[in-house]
Amino acid sequence: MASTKTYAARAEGYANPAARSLLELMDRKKTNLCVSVDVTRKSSLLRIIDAVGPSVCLVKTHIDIIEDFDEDLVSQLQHLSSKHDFLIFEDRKFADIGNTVALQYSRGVHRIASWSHITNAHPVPGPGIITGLASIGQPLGRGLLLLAEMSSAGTLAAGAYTSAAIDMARAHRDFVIGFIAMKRFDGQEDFLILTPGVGLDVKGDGMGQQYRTPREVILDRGCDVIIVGRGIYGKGEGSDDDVIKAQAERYREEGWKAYLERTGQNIV
Ligand code: S5P
Repeated sequence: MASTKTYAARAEGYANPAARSLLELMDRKKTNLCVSVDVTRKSSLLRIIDAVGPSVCLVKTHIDIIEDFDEDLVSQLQHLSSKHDFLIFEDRKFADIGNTVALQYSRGVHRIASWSHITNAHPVPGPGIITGLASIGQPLGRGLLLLAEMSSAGTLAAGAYTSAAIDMARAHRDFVIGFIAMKRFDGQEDFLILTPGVGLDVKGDGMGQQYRTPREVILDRGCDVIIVGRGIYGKGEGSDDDVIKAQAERYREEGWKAYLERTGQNIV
């Protein structure tokens, strides 16, 4: 059962380099926290990432909301990734035919595949979206997550749609490393479950987002990585660094405690 095995033990089961590196670094750094940084200025993005860096296994970006994006931002992002030992996840949510997503992934101003270890896609177009993204990402050792479920109220990603997403992933295990989902699914294969909609202080945002605690997500639902945005960086372009650092550690501790309990490693 993937949910009771340690991250380190599971790393060995993955041929995909991004999945392997992620699990190894989660174990090494004792964190299952991914911080989602949804700010619009390059300086805010880099400041927040530098502040949360010591607490995270993964930093999630929406690079298309940055108003002053440039090549230097990519270099600095890569520098912070080595400095603090975390991977980068561009939350691009690809959703088109294979040929188009291959271009969106590799070209344009952002050239996502060149710097993002992990990205994600909606399964809605069918398996061609995986073939298209794999043609670019696989030679670079990248990994893909499929959005099997969403955290927002009224999502259509449920039931038969979710089952079809799982089947698509099973057929492409070399490149599809897991899911954005709200719970672990039954099955023989080990997939990574990354879960947004995590907050300790509020239940929603008035725009459909729904929050659960790290404990509910990691312990009760068997997910692997908690994705936390505003719960850590605050509003707008972000709170002060010391507040952000403290919040990141608070979520890291909660997530890690729940993981230790789940895997029977809790120290009394
Ligand atoms: O179902 C989803 C999938 C994703 S990737 N629900 C989500 O909220 N997300 C992303 O997670 C969303 O785009 C945002 O970047 C982050 C949640 O941010 P928060 O501020 O609500 O924690």
